[in-house]
Amino acid sequence: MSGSLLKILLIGAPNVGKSSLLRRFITGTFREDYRATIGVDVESTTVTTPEGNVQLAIFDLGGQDAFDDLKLHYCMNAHYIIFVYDVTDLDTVRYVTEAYQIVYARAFMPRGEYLRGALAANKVDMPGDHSEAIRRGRHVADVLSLEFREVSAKTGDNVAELFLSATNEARYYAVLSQQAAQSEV
Ligand SMILES: Nc1nc2c(ncn2[C@@H]2O[C@H](COP(=O)(O)OP(=O)(O)O)[C@@H](O)[C@H]2O)c(=O)[nH]1
Ligand SMILES: [Mg+2]
Repeated sequence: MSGSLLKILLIGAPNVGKSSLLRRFITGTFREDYRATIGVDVESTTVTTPEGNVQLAIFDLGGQDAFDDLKLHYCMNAHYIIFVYDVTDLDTVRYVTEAYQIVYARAFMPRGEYLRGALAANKVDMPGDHSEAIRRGRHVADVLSLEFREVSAKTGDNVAELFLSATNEARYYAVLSQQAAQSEV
């Protein structure tokens, strides 16, 4: 799979920190000022792993609306999805469940494959008690079989781990789909 292009998506309610996580991963920086993502941002980067270099295309599905058909269109052929919520805003957990159901029902997956992804609980650096938000996030992650991670785009906590694990899982999925396609010929 060396030299392959893997497509990873970031999905979550407005303001949860999708763009900030992506910026932290790509550039190692963080900004306090809020700029809404208009439409969809794509960043590409190369990740070096023990198995070789992997090219990533990371789609940040921004916009202020609910999870709509346009965003669904970008989900096609994704190898991995990182759902993001904000531990200081419990409503953002619900967005994840709704978006997951739409993606699962409409954009994925041929041959009964299940949707591979992670749930990132972002902004764990913020003051306050986040135990209820973490409990709910873990529950959603369990139900949807998502890998759960507590992260902070601000401090960088767990951000590299989140994207590197996504890369490994995405590659694994890409290998499986390739094998499935070959065995059909
Ligand atoms: N304290 C803190 N603030 C964050 C974190 N991630 C994002 N933010 C802030 O939350 C706001 C929304 O972030 P943004 O990345 O634009 O969210 P998006 O709409 O999901 O892309 C911005 O003001 C960010 O600076 C974080 O981990 N900790
Ligand atoms: Mg954004």
